[in-house]
Amino acid sequence: MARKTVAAALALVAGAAVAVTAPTPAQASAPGGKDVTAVMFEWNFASVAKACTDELGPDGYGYVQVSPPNEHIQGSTWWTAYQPVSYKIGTKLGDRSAFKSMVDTCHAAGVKVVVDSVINHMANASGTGTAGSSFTKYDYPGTYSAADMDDCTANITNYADRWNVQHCELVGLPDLDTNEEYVRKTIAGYLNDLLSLGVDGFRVDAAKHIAEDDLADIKSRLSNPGVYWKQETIGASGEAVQPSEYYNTGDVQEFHYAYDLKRVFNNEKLAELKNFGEAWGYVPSGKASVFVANHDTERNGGTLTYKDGANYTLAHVFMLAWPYGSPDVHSGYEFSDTDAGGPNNGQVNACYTDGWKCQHAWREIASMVKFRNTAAGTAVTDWWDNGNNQIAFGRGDKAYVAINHEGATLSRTFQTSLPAGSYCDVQSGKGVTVDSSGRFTATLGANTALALHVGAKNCDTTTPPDPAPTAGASFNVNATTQWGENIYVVGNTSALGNWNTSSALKLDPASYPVWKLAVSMPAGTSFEYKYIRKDANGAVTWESGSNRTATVPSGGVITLNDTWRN
Ligand code: AAO
Repeated sequence: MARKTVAAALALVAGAAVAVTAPTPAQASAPGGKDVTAVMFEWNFASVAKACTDELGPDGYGYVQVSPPNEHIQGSTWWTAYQPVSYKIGTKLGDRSAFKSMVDTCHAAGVKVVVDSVINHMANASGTGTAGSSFTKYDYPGTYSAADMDDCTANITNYADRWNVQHCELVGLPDLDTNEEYVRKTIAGYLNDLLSLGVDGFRVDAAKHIAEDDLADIKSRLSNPGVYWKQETIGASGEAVQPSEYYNTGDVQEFHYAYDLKRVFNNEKLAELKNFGEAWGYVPSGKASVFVANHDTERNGGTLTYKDGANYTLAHVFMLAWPYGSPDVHSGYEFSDTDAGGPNNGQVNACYTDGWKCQHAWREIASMVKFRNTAAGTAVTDWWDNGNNQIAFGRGDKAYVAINHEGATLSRTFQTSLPAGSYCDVQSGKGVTVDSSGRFTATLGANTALALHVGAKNCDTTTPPDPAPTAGASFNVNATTQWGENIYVVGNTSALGNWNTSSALKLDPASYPVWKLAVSMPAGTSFEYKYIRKDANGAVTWESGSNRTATVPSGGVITLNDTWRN
């Protein structure tokens, strides 16, 4: 394009030595010890900051990833954030000061900040951006003009053709000419601005549509060239551009990890996971960013989603326990319309309300972050499986996990390499005692896990883990209470007290504000229930609304995720 010709001429005249970008130091995966990222999809910055303080820091997350903070097109869909208008920080998620405040608050909580960075393209639209900038397609005053766009203004049509993939337009999005000095300088300027606000890493959107040399050059211009750099490079056989090209610049997201977890947890046998990782053809572990689901794949069917119940939850338990790659835990919101943006413009008043799923805070998931941190650097030991969907393995002498992905209970004496002593099963919150030969006996309910590590020994060590119901209901209700109050469930079956509040069942506040209780009931039981609150004197308050209803599935336990109705 015009600008490029001038630059070439200048270089010729000046005999300028074109900057030879030495490959930047190989970017290891997120530094070991705290390598789990919570991806707070569509959360506004004030809500992210609160989550860093209340959950992510205390739970041991190393990173939080936020949605694109730069000005983009307006609109209610989530994907407006992937159509940049400028590199000014200002969207419905917050302005520059809200962003900076979030970074500082997360750092104070011990959580580093990764930014979802859209630097391959600009908006396929015209109008006014989220920070008030007027723009038209190919012309973004103050940022880019048509001279900065790439040579191909047609859609990408052929992933087997490198030039097509890296110079044409991804789903019609104006492609930046990242080979051009001005574009490289401008992108680096944006990323350096974020670094100046304290940002610790970048998720590089659509990385495979940017030539690796261009990305390496841009990264070399950063005030911190060793910054955590996670590249979205969907790998597929037969395509011209492969993730392995990007190893010199940083980590790459290994999508096949997530695709295969869906296949194994939905249709195959967990026993197959014994050699999960590079032996399956994945990128080297030290370069791999992994996930169970991301914002695209939970919508396009490529991976498990929050709608997949125990398969989804247990896949996270496995991912966090398994020593491959650096995991992302996607934390999003309920949707039926795959285009719908986050509730309340990203304001999260409380988990499990307004559709916010808060996967990062689910006890089964959050408890595995410290498990992973404690086990960092140790290899898999003591693998056991039943040839089907019951597996268990240790991590050195630091941790041990068992996963029962079958409809029947698993009772067994497990052999570990753990030191003898009392441990807390961080999945159930119950005590487990390991004897001097590293053994313990436990019963795991259908579709549950058990997880021990040397950093968690302080829960009740005298009560053996209750056998979770083989069939019944797992009640989870989000309810805030005053001191001395407790939340109970009561319903129309004998197991639920036959509507007698004095026989109501008290829920467990360990995951407050989510109160939990698993109740055995025969498969096929249809039942009604309601939550009640009891104060210190036993006075009862019923939640409002009509009776809730549910049915115990033939295959096991129904998980009920409810919110108290005032
Ligand atoms: C919106 C509208 C479009 C409109 C556009 C411009 O939806 O209709 O044309 O605006 O006006 C997001 C949304 C898009 C949205 C866009 C902009 O998803 O719908 O477009 O914002 O608002 C490729 C890229 C990959 C990209 C993915 C969506 O390589 O980087 O497409 N993901 C990122 C973000 C994504 C975002 C963008 C990029 C754009 O995560 O949220 O889009 O910033 C194959 C290729 C992949 C290719 C996929 C999908 O993958 O290998 O490279 O991803 O196809 O086209 C199997 C196959 C594998 C296949 C995969 C698909 O695994 O083996 O080959 O399935 O999942």
